[in-house]
Amino acid sequence: MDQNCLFCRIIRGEIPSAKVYEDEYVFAFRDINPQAPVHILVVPKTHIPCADAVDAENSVYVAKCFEAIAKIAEAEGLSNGYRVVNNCGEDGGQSVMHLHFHLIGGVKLSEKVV
Ligand code: DGP
Repeated sequence: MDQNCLFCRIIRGEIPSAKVYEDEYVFAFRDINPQAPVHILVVPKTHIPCADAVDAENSVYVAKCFEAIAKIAEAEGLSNGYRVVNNCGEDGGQSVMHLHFHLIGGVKLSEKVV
């Protein structure tokens, strides 16, 4: 974990968040600036800065994030689908340098990047 990282501080409880899920590997909380009725950030409980930094040592955290996403989506009633987004680096629009997945849904999503 990183002393000054915003999401590490949220995971440690130093900064309050609207937590929706937590296990040994994953912490998930509502985005402060939601882009849809459901907008949850799913983050690994270890400091991986971005997708570029995923490797054989830490990839279990990524797998656990996706296991959590399935559980959270069910709990949030997203049975008709949802979108998972990861922004990586400057060109990808990443603003918080702690790997995270945006779980977005609760409405028919229109804009598609790919
Ligand atoms: P990204 O741009 O992909 O790095 O997404 C960062 C997201 O983090 C952005 O949607 C807003 C959210 N965010 C930033 N600061 C906070 C915070 O203090 N609390 C919560 N809940 N979300 C935050």
